[in-house]
Amino acid sequence: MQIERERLETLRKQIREYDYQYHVLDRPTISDQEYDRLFRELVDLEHAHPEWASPDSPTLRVGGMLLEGFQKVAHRSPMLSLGNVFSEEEIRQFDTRVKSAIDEAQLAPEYVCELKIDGLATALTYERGVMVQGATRGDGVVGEDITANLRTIRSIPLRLLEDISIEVRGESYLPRASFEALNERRRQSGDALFANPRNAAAGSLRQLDPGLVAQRRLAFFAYQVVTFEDGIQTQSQALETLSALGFSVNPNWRKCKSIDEVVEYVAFAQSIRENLPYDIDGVVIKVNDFALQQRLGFTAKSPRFAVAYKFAAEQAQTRVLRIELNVGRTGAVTPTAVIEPVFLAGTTVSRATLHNEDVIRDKDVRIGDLVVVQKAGDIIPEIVRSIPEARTGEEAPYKMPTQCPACATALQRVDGEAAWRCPNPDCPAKRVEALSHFVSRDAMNIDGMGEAMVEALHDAGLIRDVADFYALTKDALLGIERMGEKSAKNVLSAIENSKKQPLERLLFGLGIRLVGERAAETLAAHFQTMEQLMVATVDELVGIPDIGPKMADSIVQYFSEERHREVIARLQEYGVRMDTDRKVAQGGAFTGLLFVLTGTLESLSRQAAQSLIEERGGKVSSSVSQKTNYVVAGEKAGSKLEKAYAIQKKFPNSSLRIITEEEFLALCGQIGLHGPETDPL
Ligand code: 0OW
Repeated sequence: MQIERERLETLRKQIREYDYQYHVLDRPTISDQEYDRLFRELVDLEHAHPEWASPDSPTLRVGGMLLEGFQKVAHRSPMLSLGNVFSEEEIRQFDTRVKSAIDEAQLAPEYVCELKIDGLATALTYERGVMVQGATRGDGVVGEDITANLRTIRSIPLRLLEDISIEVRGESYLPRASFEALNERRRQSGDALFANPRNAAAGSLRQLDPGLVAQRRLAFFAYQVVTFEDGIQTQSQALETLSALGFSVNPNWRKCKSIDEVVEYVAFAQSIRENLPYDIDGVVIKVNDFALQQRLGFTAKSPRFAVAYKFAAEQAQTRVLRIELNVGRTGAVTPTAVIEPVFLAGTTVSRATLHNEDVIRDKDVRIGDLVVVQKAGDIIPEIVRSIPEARTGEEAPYKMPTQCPACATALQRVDGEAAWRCPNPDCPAKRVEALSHFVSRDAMNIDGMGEAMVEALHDAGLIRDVADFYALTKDALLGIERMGEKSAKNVLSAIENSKKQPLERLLFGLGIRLVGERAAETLAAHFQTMEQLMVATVDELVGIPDIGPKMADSIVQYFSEERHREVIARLQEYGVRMDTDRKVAQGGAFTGLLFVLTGTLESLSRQAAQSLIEERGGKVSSSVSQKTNYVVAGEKAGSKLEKAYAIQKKFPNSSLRIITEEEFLALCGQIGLHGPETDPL
């Protein structure tokens, strides 16, 4: 027994070393066959002794238990976004701001420049050298626990070369070669392709099956040490330390003695960009000295000691062939330009959004026009402007139709809204969008069921409402073109799996007007079952934090309609789950406290702030009263802040406190505050 245990530890150590040499140093020292033999011996030993399982075993690289969902993780310090600069002039302005924060006597500040990897920011926590948690950035304050998925990324060490406890941040990304291979496989199986490596990486890390993630061959570059160990005083030392600990650090970083050298580096990065084996979208410029970083501090949204220089959004010229209208599930009609296919930022695009009728008029886009299209980041391409000087006089100004293209019902435009809407509740286009929403990732997440398949199933008369998904048979699916045996089986098991989704996802999937993802979570946590929610009254609903009167009416209205109750009854018969594990957060630092959020919060969304409050047992109300304990005042706070001042004046010893966003974050234990004068409590 002891011999076996020692053999197992030896194998783990050896295979971790081989992983490091192969995936971090890119210098394999044994043959694949030899590696596979050792790996198989370790797998067999672990199967024989499950009691010897350990989080740092390389066998976790190939996947583990299927996940039900992702737990939330509050970051120990916010993963802030980066301010962007787009020109040399703006880079120099950044340098000027940095210099104004240090007394002139000091030398010019040193910078470190790093390639800006176009992936997903990731936080890794190690305890005594062992990786114990990995999380997404989320909204910067609260992310998702994707530890099992990150363990399959071979360039992320499961055990450090030193047994220290540390938090490290970096970018998870999909190398271009892995991206091409993945899209080729998806082409073969008839699945929708990923638009770019970043989307593919995001889609991969959201998989509930780590085994699938392992097949995607993701990679990771470390770029930040969060818990400052004594010895680390600069970013360059941090990168060297990360390498020494066993992380893969992008080799193209450079210490720059002046902003001129930074400008040179940016030109260098631009020159190597297209030959790199991974996507970058710019350069991250950081003040090298940590003491100076601390002095510069943060705006509420991003660090003052770093900026991202973004390469220019790629643009291209092409011609507008026609303009089509897309009818969304809420009936909103959005015009889309069908353009002559053009290669833009890595993909061929044949459609570009025109947003709404006003935009078409403002940009004077005509059918047949030569136009400039741009893909800034990974949003769908948009038309920047038309090129009037290229006109021949044949171009036809676009006239927005007055009828719905799908059902010919007269379109209506709500006062003050830019969008035209189709009012017909039975509009086939709305139905298809509603069905697509139901299966989408953030709703019931039926993997492999994309818009195209939903449309085909709908047009074949196989589905009319969301309950029909659960009546689909393999024969019915095989009747859909390009549907092979394998993908039909996969789709059916994905549909079957979706029955386990919790109530909040079902509610969101039903598409009840005004009920978004967050509200669905709030409703599910409060009512616990669909049955309870269906009989809720408006008064009951408005008493729940963040459920306003309009949403309450919409919910009661929805469940009062027989056709909706009938669909829900059928969903229940098919065994779709009608309850949730979510609980209204009990206990915690804010139990019994009432918060009001007002103004624009910079470093986190309203929802994120609300989550932080509710997870600590607090409640958020939308109006200030004597019962309010805290008013969190963001930028440009308005009447609620005035009301708070008035209450404080009228009732001097009221418990109402007005706090800034930074004080709120400190209250949540999110960030230390700079200097004694802003002690929040
Ligand atoms: N994408 C990157 C990258 C990088 C952060 C942490 C301290 C200052 C900003 O390659 N090389 N370095 C940083 O440093 N951030 C990066 O990406 C950020 C993460 C979140 C938003 C940006 O993508």
